[in-house]
Amino acid sequence: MNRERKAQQQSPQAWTAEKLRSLLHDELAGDEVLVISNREPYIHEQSGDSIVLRRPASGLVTAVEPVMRACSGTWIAHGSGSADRATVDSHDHLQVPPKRPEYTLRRVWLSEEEEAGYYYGFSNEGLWPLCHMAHVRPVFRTSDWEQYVAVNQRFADVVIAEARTDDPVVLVQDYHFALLPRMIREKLPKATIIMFWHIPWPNPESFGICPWREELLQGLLGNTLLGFHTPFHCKNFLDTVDRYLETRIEYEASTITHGGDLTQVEPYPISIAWPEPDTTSDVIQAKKIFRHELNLPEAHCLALGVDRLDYTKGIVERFQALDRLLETHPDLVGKITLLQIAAPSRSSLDEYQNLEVRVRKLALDINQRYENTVAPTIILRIEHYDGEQLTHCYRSSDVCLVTSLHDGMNLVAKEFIAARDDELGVLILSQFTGAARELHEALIINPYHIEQGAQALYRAITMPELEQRERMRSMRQRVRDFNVYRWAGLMLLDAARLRRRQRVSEKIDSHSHQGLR
Ligand code: ADQ
Repeated sequence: MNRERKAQQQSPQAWTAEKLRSLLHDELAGDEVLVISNREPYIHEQSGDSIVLRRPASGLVTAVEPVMRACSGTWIAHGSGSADRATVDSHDHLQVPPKRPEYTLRRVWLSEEEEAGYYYGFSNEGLWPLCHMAHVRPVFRTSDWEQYVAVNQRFADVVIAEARTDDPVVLVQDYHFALLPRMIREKLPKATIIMFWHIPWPNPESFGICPWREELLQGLLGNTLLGFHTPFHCKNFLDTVDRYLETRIEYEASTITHGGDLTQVEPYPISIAWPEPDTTSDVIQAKKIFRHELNLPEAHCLALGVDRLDYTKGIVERFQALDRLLETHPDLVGKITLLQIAAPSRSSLDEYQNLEVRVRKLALDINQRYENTVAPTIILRIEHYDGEQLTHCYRSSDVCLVTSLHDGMNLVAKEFIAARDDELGVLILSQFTGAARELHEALIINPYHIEQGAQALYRAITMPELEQRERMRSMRQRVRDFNVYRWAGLMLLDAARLRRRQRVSEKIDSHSHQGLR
C-alpha cells in the first residue's frame, strides 16, 4: 500500500460528494465515467393506466447511486421494469434522478431467455452460492453459462458504443459481469477499468468447483483495479489465481501480471452516504407513533430485521434465537416483538420460494407458541419499503438484528447506525459480515449458534443507556467518516495513480520505439 493511501486511511478527512467531485476534476480531469451494473437505480413499472417509479432494494444501488450523482457520467444497466421502454429516448437513455437529473441512465434490454440464463441461472444459482458459505449448492448449467457469456458481450458492446473517448474510466459492478473487463480491455486497451466485487470471494478449493473457473479469472484480470470489501477476500482471490492460472503475483504490492496486463487487487470497505440530520421528528416521538401504528404498547420492546429475502441473511436463525430467548425467559412473552421486513428477491428460483415458505411457517409457529393478549412475537412483512419508511423503522427500534450466514459487507447495519441520532439502540451483528470488521462495538455473534444469538438479544434489551450510547457514538463516528464517498474516492485515487503510470510507460515505449527507428 502506498504512503499517501495509508495516511488517508489513518486520518480520514470528511469525505463528501463535493470532495469526490473535485477529486474527479483534479485527478481524472475531464475523463468520462461509465458505470455498469445489472440492477438499475430507477425502475419504471406499469400500474394500471399509470407509470410508477421504484427504487430497488439493493446494497449495490444504495452505495453506487450517491457516487454517480457526484460524478455525472453514464450508468449502463438492465432495463427490467415493465414501463422502462416507455420512459427512455430513442437511444435508450434517460436523465436521472427523474426529478432533478444529475447523470444518464442507459438501459439494456434482455430477452426472458437471456435473463433466465445469465441472471437467474449462472449469476444467482451458480456464482451467488459459490461465493457465499451458506450450505446451498451452486448449480452450473452449460446453457446458463452460454447466456452469461453472451450477455457480458452485449454489455461490452454497449460500453464501447457509449464511450466518447478511447480511455474512459469504467466502473464495473459485481459478479454478473466477471467476463466484461477482459472484453472491454480487448476493444479499449487504454481504458482504466475498475471492478468492485460486492460479495465475498471464496477460498481456492470452493471456487475450484466452478467448471469455468479459468475463464472467469481471465475475465477479471482484464481489470486495472479489482476491489473487494475486506483484505481476506483479496487474499482468497490472489490464492485462487495462483492455484488456477499461470501469472506473476506480487503479494507485497498486491498485483497480478497476466499476459502483459497488470491488475491491482485492494480492499475498499463499502458504506453509505451519511444522511442529513432529521429535523422533522425526534426519536422519542417516532417510537411512540410507530408502536401505535403497529398496535403495540408504548413501552413495548421492538427488535428489527431488514433484508432482501435471501438464504444468506440468516432470517431463520434470527427467528430461532428469539424463540430460544422466550423459552429461557418466559417473563418476556408479550413484551418483545421482532418486526421482520423482507424485500422479495429472486422469487422465481426454487431455493428462494422454499425459503419464503420456511420463514412464513416459522413465524407462524413461533407466534402460536407464544400467543398472548398483548402483541404478536413476530410481525413478518414480505414487502418493499421506501427509504423514508426504513429510516422510520430504524429510528423506532430498540435492537437491530443482522444475522447473515455470510455477507460481503451488509449495509443495513450501517443504515441503522446512521439513523440513530439519539445515540441509542443496539446492533447485533454476525461475525460473518464484512461490517463486523469495522463495527467492533456491535454485539458480535455467530448466527449458527442459536443460544449465543438468544443471549445477545437478552443483553441488548437489558443494556443500560449509558453503554448503548458509548457503543453507538463510536460506531456513528466510524460510519460518518468511512462513508461511501471515501469508498469511491480511494478507489478513484488508486485508479488515477495507475492511469498516470500507464500513460508514462506508454510515452516511454513510444520514445524508445522512435529511438530505435
Ligand atoms: P445486499 O445483499 O442487497 O447487497 P445489503 O448490503 O444489506 O445487502 O443491502 C441491502 C439494501 O437493500 C439496503 O440498502 C437496505 O436498506 C435495502 N433493503 C433491504 N430490505 C429492504 C426492504 N424490505 N425494502 C426496501 N429496501 C430494503 C450486496 C452484498 C452486501 C453488500 C452490498 C453492497 O450482498 O454484502 O453490503 O451488496 O456492496
